[in-house]
Amino acid sequence: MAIKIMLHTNVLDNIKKDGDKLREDLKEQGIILINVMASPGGGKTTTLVSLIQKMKEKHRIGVLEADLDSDVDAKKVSNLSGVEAIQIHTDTLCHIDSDMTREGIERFQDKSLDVIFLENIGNMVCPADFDTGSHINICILSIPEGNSKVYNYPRMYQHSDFVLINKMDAIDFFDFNLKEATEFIQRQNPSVQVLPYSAKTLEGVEEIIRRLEEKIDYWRR
Ligand SMILES: Nc1nc2c(ncn2[C@@H]2O[C@H](COP(=O)(O)OP(=O)(O)OP(=O)(O)O)[C@@H](O)[C@H]2O)c(=O)[nH]1
Ligand SMILES: [Mg+2]
Ligand SMILES: [Zn+2]
Repeated sequence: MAIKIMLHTNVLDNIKKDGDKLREDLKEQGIILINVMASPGGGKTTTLVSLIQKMKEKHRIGVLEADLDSDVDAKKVSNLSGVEAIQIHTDTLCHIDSDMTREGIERFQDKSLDVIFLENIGNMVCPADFDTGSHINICILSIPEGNSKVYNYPRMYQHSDFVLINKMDAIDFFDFNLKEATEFIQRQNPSVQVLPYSAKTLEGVEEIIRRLEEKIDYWRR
């Protein structure tokens, strides 16, 4: 089921950067929040569907779908993965902050969720600087975007626990030097995990889930 909410407040005036408070509150409620960032079309929605289909046996999952104006992704995720999805309608705003995340989370009908994925706005710039209250940050970079893209968004890699290199099924058709990209990202952030995969063929998805569950367990301690 997809539920749409509208944020009527002027979010630009309400940005409080209270991510730490939300992180703490969610941890107390037993909820781990996972923020997923990428360029438009990088594969956020497709990745969420493939992860959730495999993870939902073990976790009670919900999805927040941030979208400028449409609910297509919220509907797609809930239809394909079978979990509850809440749309956060951002209108002109190109990122999500923790006030918006908190408001979205309050709308879930299922109050027993233990993992919530947030699909952030398709944007590699300001989502890196706006704390959503998430415990785990994922950045997706896709093969067709090209190898040189890694040099444009260093802050995104600095703020991520995982950089997922998506659309590996298409690597033969694009100039993407995986070794060079991985080394550059790891220089920006030595503790980041860089994992290649394909959300379409599902190659590499099990390994992502294994590493993600290690991080979820870490936050639950
Ligand atoms: N070949 C291939 N295509 C993929 C893969 N993952 C996603 N796609 C395609 O890439 C396009 C964009 O994927 P989405 O999952 O909608 O990307 P998104 O990041 O959610 O896009 P926005 O929400 O619009 O920013 C779709 O046509 C997907 O089918 C992949 O691993 N391989
Ligand atoms: Mg999407
Ligand atoms: Zn923004």
